[in-house]
Amino acid sequence: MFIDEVIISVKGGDGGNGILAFRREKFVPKGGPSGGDGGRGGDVIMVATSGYNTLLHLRYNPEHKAQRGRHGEGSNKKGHDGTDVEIGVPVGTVVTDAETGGLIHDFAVEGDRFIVAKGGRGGRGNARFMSSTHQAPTEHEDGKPGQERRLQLELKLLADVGLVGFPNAGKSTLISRISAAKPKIADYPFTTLEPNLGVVSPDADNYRTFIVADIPGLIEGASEGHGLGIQFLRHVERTRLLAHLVDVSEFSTRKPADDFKIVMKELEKFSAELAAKPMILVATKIDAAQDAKRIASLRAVAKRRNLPFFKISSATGEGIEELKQAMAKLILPPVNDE
Ligand SMILES: Nc1nc2c(ncn2[C@@H]2O[C@H](COP(=O)(O)OP(=O)(O)OP(=O)(O)O)[C@@H](O)[C@H]2O)c(=O)[nH]1
Ligand SMILES: [Mg+2]
Repeated sequence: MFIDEVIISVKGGDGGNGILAFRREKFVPKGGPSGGDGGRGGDVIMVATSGYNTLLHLRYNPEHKAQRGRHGEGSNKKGHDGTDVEIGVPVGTVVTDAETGGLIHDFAVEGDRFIVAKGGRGGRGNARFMSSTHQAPTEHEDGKPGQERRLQLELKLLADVGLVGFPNAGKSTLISRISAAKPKIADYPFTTLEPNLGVVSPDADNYRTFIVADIPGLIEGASEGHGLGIQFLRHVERTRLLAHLVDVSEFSTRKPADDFKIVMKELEKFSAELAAKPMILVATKIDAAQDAKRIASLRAVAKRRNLPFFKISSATGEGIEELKQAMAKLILPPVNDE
């Protein structure tokens, strides 16, 4: 299962207390005030790192506290500051306040650091309250508590290509064919409940790769909450290419051009930007398409919309290699063969 959402709680360390003390020196009857300040509490810091691809490590470890500051000591000794705590998150993680929903930080680049819970300030010791008219102060402060909050972390899958289409269009079968992903495949709609990611190597040397995301199918009314697919569309928001799969076989009783239109409408309702992404149109299950008109009708849609058109069969393998190469060509830098 690909986990992409998690709630954690974080707490900065409390500040140490400032203390009350007076110097006691052998031959000085009345020593001055000497209570030291408390140290500041540690911060909880989040860092984007390529060492993680998911938020799974946080699901099992949802509480993070930084160390508290030590209390001040006599002889004007300041307490030690608390140690910071670092939480590694994958690049692409978006952090919001779980209570208010407000955006806290979007970790867009590797190495990005952000304090998600500040440590509390240390309290001042009584030595700090001395003045010419106030020679023996007894005031001293407690440290401030560290910031405490619940965070919602959300990771958008950083896939290059997103597969979209009706339920049962053959999306999962395709990803299992072009990558090592082993998603569940079945001849009923809504087989896919969670997005699947697959790494595709278009070349024999496996040097260049790209990531394809398979999401649950979309149906009419998806943008109003029907079906499952819409909540996963945000996973393909950051892809560079959409492959729109349409079943042209006789297994489907709908018209291919209608399927295309319905899915496009839902994409547009979800986000105009998403619908305007580069797209290739893919006719699937051609091994089971006796009626050539079904393929032709979809090809006509592609022509009208000026979309690259492919026809494939994940069953026989026909057209798969061409499709893979076309995806690579559209999203990867060209191979430099000297
Ligand atoms: N004959 C034939 N059947 C196919 C082909 N590709 C997929 N199928 C079948 O179509 C059915 C649906 O395939 P899936 O890959 O699960 O479809 P999906 O688009 O992922 O469906 P959802 O996850 O429900 O959205 C399965 O029974 C597959 O075996 C193909 O190229 N030819
Ligand atoms: Mg599927």
